[in-house]
Amino acid sequence: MRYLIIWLLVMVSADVIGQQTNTNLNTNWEFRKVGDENWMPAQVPGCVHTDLFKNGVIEDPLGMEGEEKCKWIESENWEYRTTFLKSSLPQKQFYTIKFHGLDTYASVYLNDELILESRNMFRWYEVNVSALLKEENQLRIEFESPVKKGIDKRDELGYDLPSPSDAGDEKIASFVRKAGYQFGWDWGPRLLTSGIWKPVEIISWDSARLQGFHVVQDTVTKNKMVGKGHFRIQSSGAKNATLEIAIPGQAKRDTVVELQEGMNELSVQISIVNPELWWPRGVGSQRLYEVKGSLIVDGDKVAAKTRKIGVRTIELINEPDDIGTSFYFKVNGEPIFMKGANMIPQSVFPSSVSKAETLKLLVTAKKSHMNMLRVWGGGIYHSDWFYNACDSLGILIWQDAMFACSVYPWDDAYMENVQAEIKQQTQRISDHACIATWCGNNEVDVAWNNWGWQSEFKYDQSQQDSIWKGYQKLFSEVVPNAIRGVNPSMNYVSTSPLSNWGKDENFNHHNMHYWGVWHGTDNFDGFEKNIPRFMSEYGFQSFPILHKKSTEYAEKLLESRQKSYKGNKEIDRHIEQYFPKPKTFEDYAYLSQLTQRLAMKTAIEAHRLNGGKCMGTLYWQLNDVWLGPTWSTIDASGSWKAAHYTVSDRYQPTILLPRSDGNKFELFVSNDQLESQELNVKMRLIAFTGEEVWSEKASMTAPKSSLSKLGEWSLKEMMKNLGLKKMSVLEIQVSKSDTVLDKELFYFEKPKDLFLSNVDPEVEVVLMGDYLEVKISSPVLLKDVFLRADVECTQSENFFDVLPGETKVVNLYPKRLVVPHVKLKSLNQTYPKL
Ligand code: BMA
Repeated sequence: MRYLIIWLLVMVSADVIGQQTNTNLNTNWEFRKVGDENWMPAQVPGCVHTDLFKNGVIEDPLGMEGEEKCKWIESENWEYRTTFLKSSLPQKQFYTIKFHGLDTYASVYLNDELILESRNMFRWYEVNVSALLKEENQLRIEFESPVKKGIDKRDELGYDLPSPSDAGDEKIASFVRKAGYQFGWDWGPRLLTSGIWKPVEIISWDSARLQGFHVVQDTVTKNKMVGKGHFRIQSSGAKNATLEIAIPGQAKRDTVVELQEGMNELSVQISIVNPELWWPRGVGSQRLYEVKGSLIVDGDKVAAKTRKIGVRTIELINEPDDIGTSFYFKVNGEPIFMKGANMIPQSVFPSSVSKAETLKLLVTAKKSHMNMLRVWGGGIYHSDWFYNACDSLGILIWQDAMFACSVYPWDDAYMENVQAEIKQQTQRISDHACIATWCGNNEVDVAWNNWGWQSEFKYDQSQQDSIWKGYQKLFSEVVPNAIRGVNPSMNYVSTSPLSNWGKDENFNHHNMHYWGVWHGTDNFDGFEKNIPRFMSEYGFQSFPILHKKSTEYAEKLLESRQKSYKGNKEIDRHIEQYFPKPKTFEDYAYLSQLTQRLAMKTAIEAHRLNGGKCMGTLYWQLNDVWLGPTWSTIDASGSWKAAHYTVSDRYQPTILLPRSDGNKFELFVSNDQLESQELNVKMRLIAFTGEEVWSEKASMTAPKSSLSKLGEWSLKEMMKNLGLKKMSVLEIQVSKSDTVLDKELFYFEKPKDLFLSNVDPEVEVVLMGDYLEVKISSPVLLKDVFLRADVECTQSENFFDVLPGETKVVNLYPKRLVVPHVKLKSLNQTYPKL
């Protein structure tokens, strides 16, 4: 026993000697406004707004008028401090503090000595503090107002740079390397915060430490993936070390290297024999391999880092073809049609987004059959857990660098700052299987060339030249070189869109943001007439689900939150085209959602009907930062708007695409899968009173990745043969063996011309243990039924139609064990009561 204890002690101390240890410094923080006397408790990671709210200094920034009441915060300077004992850290030779994210102009003092001045929210910073540590240490960080610093930078240049979304009095957003949307955007508030938005840690180490490790795949064949493991190692002096690569199921590989004093960037070969490929969801599984890179010095394993990689190739095919210029993604050699959305940050205060909240949204995206999300350039680079989840869920990421709708500075210091940011972010995220491409910016190119900034800002020729030269340097040199310096085969496009929606010919080239609907004056058929090669943005606004708050409160709140320069004009104009005039705010909010749904359905169906020419559809926007009228399909409370049910339906792998131009009816089937499908189709024409008027059955083969036309019918002939004055509703179902793949109800008229009867449906609510069954039936067709419970619930379906004679069963799963009161609304109720 004595021997055993001695042996154990030796083991422990041997382990501790060389090892690098990370200790978090996220506790005991306090903060105050610079100049104030009292310190208040603070949370790290966090930010000034959430800390002020927790301390009762301000009301909820997202409450009524919160944005206005919080405005003063952005002009103040703030300071944070904490203390720690050296004896609480492992006894080592060296200590390095790592700040994972400081927002944004931070001066960091350790024991009153300035150790760091940071100026970029998107970078991490490290400082070797070994010589400064005492037994009792104080770490203090001063944050200067981003507005004041932005003004200083602007004054240095001597003129304004456009930042149209900046809702401040001085438009300085583009001078500050900080998330663009926090300055204000057309779907969210201006809440310009400061603070320690990511963790702080201290790394204790002896002779060498592993700062980072990532993987690059060079070649992938059926038999082998060959790539490199890149190590970043800081060493206290020249010495030999061993770099070990371990991948379960593969032979271990050790490489002896010579370290120099300082930072060493070293690569070793890695390979995976007979790899199982990673695929995006819907077309294959998501096999991930753990690659562990270890640093061994003097026989001690100093540190190890693990990366999970998926073996796959992703090519972006953007080249001249018969139509114009293609734009599509090939994964493992297979062209894949991309279905997804643009994602904005999940909160105005990104430090407060939990892993669970991110996972919830991504799982929803997966369940909605999305295989790609675009991380939009006016937001943030997401946390590691976001990219990990996308790898496992099979969701590809289009990653914008954080630049949107502005012109950016071009001085050397700015370029260096961006270069460091992009290098760090590429090292952090680019070996994730999910990363399909990087993109330099959102809409900067189209803005500069089409939005009239030259005359609006009265730029002279030399200023215009400087701006455009700066643009080209940033997005054709600095950003792509930083990305490809880390990952040489990474896909990159300089901007999105590469083609602007102004001219018809432009739809034959590259990718497109089509905003003729909403920002232009096009009607929804604009989506059918304007088919791009790849649609990376389009959308339509709606109001959120009205939950518990009173309707008057909701109306006042939501009306004050319309941030689009168009106001509600487009919502009104399109509601009018399709629906009866809303009489109450509640009806208006509901109809805005049905209208948005129609926009999304029209667009997605048009894109899938033109699959081949068009190879992707990413609508604007998946999520929200607050409850307000926006383009989102999931509102800030996480509720699905009507549009989201339809997006989720229209993104299914095999769908029916019924069309009618008033004279004929055509039926298409789109099959996104990489295998052909043997399908059975059933059609029934049903009168609004319930009787079946006509039916037909057919079988077909839908080849892999195809659009097939099943048939065409003349409406005139059909009505003549059946003795009908009007076509009613067609129920169409496609199945494979016994599984129904898609079921559609097709109407031949606009909803407002259906003249639905305003009758009360029969609703029965049955408690089934921990969930409720809601049974709905009606003697006449019920359209667009919206169920709303008075407690938070998830539900199996919403915004559905009930055919006469049918009983619709919807399950409600309340968050708390109570029996909720269920309210029902339908389009029928917006018609006059008979
Ligand atoms: C797109 C986006 C955002 C904006 C949206 C709606 O072009 O890039 O800038 O929120 O339009 O206007």
